[in-house]
Amino acid sequence: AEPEARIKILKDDTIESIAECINQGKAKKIIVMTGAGISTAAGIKDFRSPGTGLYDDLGKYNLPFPEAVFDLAFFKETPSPFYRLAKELFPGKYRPTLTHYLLPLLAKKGLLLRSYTQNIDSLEKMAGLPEDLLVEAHGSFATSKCIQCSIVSDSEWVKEHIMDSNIPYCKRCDGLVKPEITFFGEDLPSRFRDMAQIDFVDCDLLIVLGTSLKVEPFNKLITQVSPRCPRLLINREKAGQELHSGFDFDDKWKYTVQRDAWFLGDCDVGVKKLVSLCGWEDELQVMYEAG
Ligand code: CNA
Repeated sequence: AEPEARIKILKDDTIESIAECINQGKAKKIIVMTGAGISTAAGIKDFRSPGTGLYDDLGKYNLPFPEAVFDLAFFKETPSPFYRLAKELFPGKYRPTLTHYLLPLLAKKGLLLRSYTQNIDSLEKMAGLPEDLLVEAHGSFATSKCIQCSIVSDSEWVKEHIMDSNIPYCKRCDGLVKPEITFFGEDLPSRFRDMAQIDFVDCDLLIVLGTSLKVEPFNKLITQVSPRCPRLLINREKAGQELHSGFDFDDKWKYTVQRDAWFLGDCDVGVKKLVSLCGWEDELQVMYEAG
């Protein structure tokens, strides 16, 4: 049978096409999904970049396998690697990157529906993104709970312990007090499930920044937008192509819908390109420098 005519949502697979979409007023409910790659320029290591990622660097932590640092069973037996890593990642040491300021910029323009992050570094908030526009899908250091009795601990007290390289034990039951960062096998925060269900059907442009899209269920979100919603990936490498309705780098759907665009390179470079095509480059730079 003859293939159906192709439905072209985008002119082509470039950032220019995405900018055109924004400039024509077709993207007013933008969702931005982010990962560790937006924070590497701030000096925070990502997980999987070969040679520079935390997973290659964890030798000094004596782990049986890299992911063990976020494994609840391992943590209960051997908590110190996680607290060492927590000390390294604890918010306060690092500044947001240019890419982080894209979020409050889109918010200011009234174009940001929500930003979903896998990061635990709180740099989105530090860049001035209003909290109601942010979903921290893997939690944050803002709150901590005892893993045994679930009582909430004072976050300043927890921070002091972590920064002094001491393990915080629950004052009530002596259990380990853990910042509410989502470990493997743990449920994501309820805010993630509640918001994603509503937001993704509404989204009219999806921008994915600095993530390998390897972690479930976060990676699946890229498939939750409507089949005609344009999607842009800015990342050093291709990602998310193996997901069902993932990014269409190979033009598999040649005869159906064309709606994916990508920029393979640094987030800050791609974001700069996008905002300059929208005429916002100076505004972003001012926000970045003032931050
Ligand atoms: P990942 O699996 O390490 O992937 C990072 C991706 O970003 C890779 O594809 C890299 O090629 C790419 N990348 C790295 N630097 C840049 C850059 N400057 N510009 C463009 N692309 C770049 O990390 P994910 O976020 O995909 O994995 C999810 C984990 C990582 C989450 O659970 C996070 O909690 C966790 N994590 C967070 C932080 C943080 O909060 N900053 C740091 C390290 C890990």
